[in-house]
Amino acid sequence: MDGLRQKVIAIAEAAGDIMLTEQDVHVDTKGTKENYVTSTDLKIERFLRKELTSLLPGSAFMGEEDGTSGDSADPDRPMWVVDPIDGTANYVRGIPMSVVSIALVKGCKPILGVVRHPRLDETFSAAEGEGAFLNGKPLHVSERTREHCMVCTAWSCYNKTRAGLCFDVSQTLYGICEDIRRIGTAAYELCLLAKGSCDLYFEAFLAPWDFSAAACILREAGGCIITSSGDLDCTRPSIVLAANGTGNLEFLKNVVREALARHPEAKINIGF
Ligand code: LIP
Repeated sequence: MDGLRQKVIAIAEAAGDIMLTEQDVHVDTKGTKENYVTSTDLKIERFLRKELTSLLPGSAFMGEEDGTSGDSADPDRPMWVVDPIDGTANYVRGIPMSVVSIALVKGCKPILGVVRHPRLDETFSAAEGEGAFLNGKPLHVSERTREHCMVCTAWSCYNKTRAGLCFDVSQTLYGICEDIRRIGTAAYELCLLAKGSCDLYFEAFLAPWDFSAAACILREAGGCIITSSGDLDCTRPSIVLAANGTGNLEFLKNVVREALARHPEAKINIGF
């Protein structure tokens, strides 16, 4: 897989160059006023669809903007799961925190992941069983205990009926852990867990393209990540919990379970 990982890194870096250099960007919204899509998102996704499906003939492709192509229903068929710009709201506002996220998923699990931050010239990558890297250097999660954790999270800006749950979880964690960061790109925040900079992650609802690549990177860096079933499914939207280890994941699961019991309006079912 190392050969494939290097080729995907090159494609991700080319996609990042488009993000950096695109001019006359057209901005639109989809669904809610907070959920942006730009002409750059569309251009990058079409570039990635062409390059990645050519790299792996017969692979399926799931993208945030143009949907799914190929036989995505076959769990044994490799599927690219792509977010052309994760952190689009940041991109639209000129906040330098947006990344390209590319995952290869097979049997609902990520077997390869690349996250490219072009403004910081950072490329996070991993392949199943082969470790996680930042610009070629090995990554490993932190060993911080819960009282010293830095938490990355969000407050469900695309569906604010879940905000009460999110603020409840944040308030509980804020009282126990060191602090909270809301960066606005799930893929990059999960990579910060893999890097050992941050230690816990919670989001009430993410699409597969937001988290699948970083899930591979985080698991290969020794971290853990689950979706609503309590396992990891990279084929459907879900609540996402992640931690620098199993002990802190169990702590986070308990916090989320108790908050969900207080917020039935969030309408989130879990299996953990
Ligand atoms: C974003 C995520 C972010 C989340 C936003 C949005 P997008 O992805 O990365 O963490 O809080 O609601 O889903 O829409 O910028 O690709």
